[in-house]
Amino acid sequence: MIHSALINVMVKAARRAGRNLKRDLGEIEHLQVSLKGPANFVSRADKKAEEMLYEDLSKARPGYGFIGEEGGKREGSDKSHTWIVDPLDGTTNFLHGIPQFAISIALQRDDTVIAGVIYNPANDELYIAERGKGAFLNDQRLRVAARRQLNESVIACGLPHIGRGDHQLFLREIAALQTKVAGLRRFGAASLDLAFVAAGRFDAYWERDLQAWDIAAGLIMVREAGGTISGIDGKDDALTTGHVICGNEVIHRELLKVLKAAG
Ligand code: 2AM
Ligand code: CA
Ligand code: CA
Ligand code: CA
Repeated sequence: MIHSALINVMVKAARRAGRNLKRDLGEIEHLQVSLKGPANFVSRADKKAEEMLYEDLSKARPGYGFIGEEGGKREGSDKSHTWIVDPLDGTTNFLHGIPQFAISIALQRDDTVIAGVIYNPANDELYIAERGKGAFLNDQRLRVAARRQLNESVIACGLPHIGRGDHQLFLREIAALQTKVAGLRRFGAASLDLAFVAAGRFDAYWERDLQAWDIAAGLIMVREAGGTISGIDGKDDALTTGHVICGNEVIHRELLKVLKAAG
């Protein structure tokens, strides 16, 4: 499968940083783990991966801006293009040796995400999407699941983190959903939850209080796989609000209805 030069740049960067992550998986004693807040871990692996990604991406596209979880925002001379990068999404899984984590790279032009790459080095699953060109998992074209009933659907979610978000609201939502769906899952890496929706593995996914680097690459993945993704208000504001819900058009609508009623 032949991808654009842009996608090749993103894939190469993801694979290089991914090799390091794979080597370091679960090696907490060597990784200088520290806390950014309650239950909010960061390690040398996160920081090293971000530096490698910054190096590769800014070398290939000099002048583009760069926003990364660990290094913040670095302005470029080209004000219309910005990389949005999570060097290690699913740090908690990673530090526990759980192979559900990923590198997430998106390119935004003005306010639109035009390309996304999500790479899990633990199982070598590589997700690619480019605006208007579809979404792929290891060269296989992706399509969101076609199920139209919540009671046939497996729905992924994120839990509110300690010290943030509305825990009572989450409990009401789960209480409302548990008798209506085929399964609920909480895997803990937002970029992969979105990629799994794109791949038709999850029928839908919702989570609140995320950051742009958790969502940006997954957003284009879901859209290019034919899915619907929005903020939890139903508007096209997931990237700016950090609240996200997605699925095929029907399940997206049905899930949104249940969440609204629970709120
Ligand atoms: P991270 O591993 O890059 O931090 C899981 O629900 C998602 O939330 C993950 O994508 C994870 O990304 C992020 N996350 C984990 N702990 C968090 C915290 N304490 N605050 C905000 N986001 C967090
Ligand atoms: Ca983090
Ligand atoms: Ca993240
Ligand atoms: Ca991260």
